[in-house]
Amino acid sequence: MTQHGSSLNFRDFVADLLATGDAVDVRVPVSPTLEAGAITRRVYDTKAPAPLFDHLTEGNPGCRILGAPAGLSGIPGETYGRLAAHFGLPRDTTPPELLERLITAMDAAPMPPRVVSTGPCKENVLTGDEVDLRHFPVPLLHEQDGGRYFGTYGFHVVRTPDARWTSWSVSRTMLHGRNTLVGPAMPQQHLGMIHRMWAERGERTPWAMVLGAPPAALAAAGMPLPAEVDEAGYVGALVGSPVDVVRTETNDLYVPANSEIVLEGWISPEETAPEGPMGEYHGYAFEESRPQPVFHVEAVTFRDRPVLPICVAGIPPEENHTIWGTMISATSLRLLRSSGLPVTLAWCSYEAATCWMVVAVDIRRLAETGMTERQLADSVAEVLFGSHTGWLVPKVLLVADDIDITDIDQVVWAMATRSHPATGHYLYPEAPGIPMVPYLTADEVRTGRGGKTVVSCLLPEQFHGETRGITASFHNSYPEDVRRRVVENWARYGFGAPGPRTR
Ligand SMILES: Cc1cc2nc3c(=O)[nH]c(=O)nc-3n(C[C@H](O)[C@H](O)[C@H](O)COP(=O)(O)O)c2cc1C
Ligand SMILES: [Mn+2]
Repeated sequence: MTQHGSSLNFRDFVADLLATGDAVDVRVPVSPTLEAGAITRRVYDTKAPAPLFDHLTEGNPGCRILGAPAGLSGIPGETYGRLAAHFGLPRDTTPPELLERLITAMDAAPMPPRVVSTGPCKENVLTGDEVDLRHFPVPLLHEQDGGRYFGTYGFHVVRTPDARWTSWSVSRTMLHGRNTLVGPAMPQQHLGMIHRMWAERGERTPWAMVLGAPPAALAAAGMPLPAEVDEAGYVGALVGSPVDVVRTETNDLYVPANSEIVLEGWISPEETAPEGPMGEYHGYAFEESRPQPVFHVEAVTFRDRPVLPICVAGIPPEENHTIWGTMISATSLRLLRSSGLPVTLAWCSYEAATCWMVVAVDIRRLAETGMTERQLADSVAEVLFGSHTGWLVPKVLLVADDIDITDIDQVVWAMATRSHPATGHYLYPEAPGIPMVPYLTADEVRTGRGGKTVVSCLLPEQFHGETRGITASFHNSYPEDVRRRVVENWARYGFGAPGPRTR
């Protein structure tokens, strides 16, 4: 018996999406060479259901692909439904509800995984010379990509040499050879940190990669939890049940027992190979490839008719925005709150491609602190930019909490009408940051510092807890009885069904 439910069983997650009409069983033959990628890109753009490619024209028969596993949903009232399903939450869960849930689990005691003797991921076991990754339908996702990507929605499993800390983390892997992959392991990310510990001893890093993992585990592996925190224990606390894990065949690591595909092997201490380019989270595909570590695969285990999930990175919204951005929002919000700053919510607008985070400020509490705008900006920068989560966030926008920061229209309006061009921009040239941000200078990329800003969209009087004037809107500009009459009579006026939202 394996554990069930959409948060802890990827196969159940897919079945639930199909049952709710938020996935489509694509039975016509589809090529993993660009066609599956193109369909998935269009699915993101149109908020169409996730495509389950049943019949791929390359790779062993029976292998399947799920595109857009956390794309936004076009089902009314369920925009974040596919994301919420990763955590077993109702499909109408709102972003603030989800963030509170993620934060509560960070404050709870970890629930370590439970070791079981076997599981569905052992239905097929290939070792040694039997391993040939090219037998899977490894997709070419964009025409400009430097290769086929096996791992775009899976996580790496590595453990420190002293076995104190096991890290699960999402980072892409490109097919390199029959039994090798190549992909980034940035030194600031936990995969890179642990790989370095082994490499400094001159040893290979024992490694596994999990594809079609329990969705809650995948999301936690894409979450910048602090160093030394096991993502597995966090997942247990988050879903209220330990994750069932099994031992790998070859290297004494543990992987979720019902994963679709598990790759086992090691990372070379010194060997690199060119990786990329690939269409990326910020929305661009650049031309260069870069030398990255090589991952050697010594065993592959997989479920019957395995489903390989893919993220086709690029302009929003895809999983780098809906999963990564949301998880960054949660860790950042908890950090800002626990530092005592008057912050009510933090949200990486999906539309901003995980390149900015909007922070909502409680202006009454702000007034009590007596802070100036510069003091507030500097405090936010100090708390955030030096942290594991804030390293990922180049721009922070501060807005008053009358704005719903999960609504990009309101954020744009606040920025346009409240941010003073002369005084509202605070720069942090010494702050460390992720070097992938497109606008960075060559120097900033080299030093890993700068290009970071806090933009204040707070009006001067909001530092005294006040907002001049009122928002001229449907909600504020009419008495309640008039609003009610208008809503009730909407169809009678000749407008058809009432609009989805009003402000
Ligand atoms: C779909 C997806 C793709 C990602 N791709 C990468 C990647 O290729 N490289 C990377 O360093 N981080 C990538 N991330 C972000 C990391 O998973 C994230 O920063 C996470 O916190 C890393 O784990 P760690 O905090 O344990 O180091 C991706 C996240 C998601 C959700
Ligand atoms: Mn980690």
